[in-house]
Amino acid sequence: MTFWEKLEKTSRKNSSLLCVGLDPDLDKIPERFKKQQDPIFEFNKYIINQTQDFVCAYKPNIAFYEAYGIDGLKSLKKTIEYLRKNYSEVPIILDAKRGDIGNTAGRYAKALYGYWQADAATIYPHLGKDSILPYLKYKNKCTILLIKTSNPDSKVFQNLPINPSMKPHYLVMAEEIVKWNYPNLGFMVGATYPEELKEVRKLFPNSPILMPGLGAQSGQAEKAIKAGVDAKGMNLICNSSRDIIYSDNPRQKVISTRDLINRYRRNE
Ligand code: OMP
Repeated sequence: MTFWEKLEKTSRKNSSLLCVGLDPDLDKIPERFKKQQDPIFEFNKYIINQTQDFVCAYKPNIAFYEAYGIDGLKSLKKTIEYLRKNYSEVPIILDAKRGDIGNTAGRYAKALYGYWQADAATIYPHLGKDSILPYLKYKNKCTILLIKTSNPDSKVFQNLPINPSMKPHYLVMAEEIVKWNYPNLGFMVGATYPEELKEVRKLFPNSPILMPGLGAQSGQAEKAIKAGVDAKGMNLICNSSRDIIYSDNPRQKVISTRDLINRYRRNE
């Protein structure tokens, strides 16, 4: 199945646009997992089992595994294999935030889509067209380009007006990407910037948009969801990590977050 088929199927089945971020931190996970042989994997397994029937995707961020060296990467591999074996139709977005010259990008693409078996991955487009092409050879996979990040300081460079139009940098970049007319792309805009998200949705009316920033980063849910969904109220992947995985009751939290998103996505 392609990324798009998985996303649509899971999204409809679970009536959900909510993606749970699998970003485990040993300082934050409950004590009972720390006694086990692979605490990160056991914690992820618990979160997955508590949430799998209310999500549209999972997004492990590789930094949270690399931080523990080889052992952390082994926990990530086990987590991906667990998802593949038990919930094979739920898409896995590997948040790796790569970006390098074409020759090196080819190696990153092989790692992300080959070794790690991700359905989608996050990539910075700032190096230009030739740095993106190697990812597009993997036709079943969605390469998600980071257009406008969620952090407060993202405006410093990403909203800088660019000559001659004096439009903000992120928008000039997005308009250039429209001209590439590449298939298999998705886009990322933070929930903390609904106005920017509206602009990006206009440029890419039918593409998946990953929208992190709900929950712990206090993204503006109503405005962001209304700005980000496509004409059918689909194709928006709303990520929340800490707010769900460290909640006292992740199942209850995933249900209430999914329901909140659904309230706003349907233009009621
Ligand atoms: P929480 O803030 O805990 O919900 O986590 C957000 C997740 O989304 C982390 O894995 C971030 O690295 C990621 N993210 C952002 O928060 N902001 C961005 O602009 C881009 C991403 C991302 O690409 O997913």
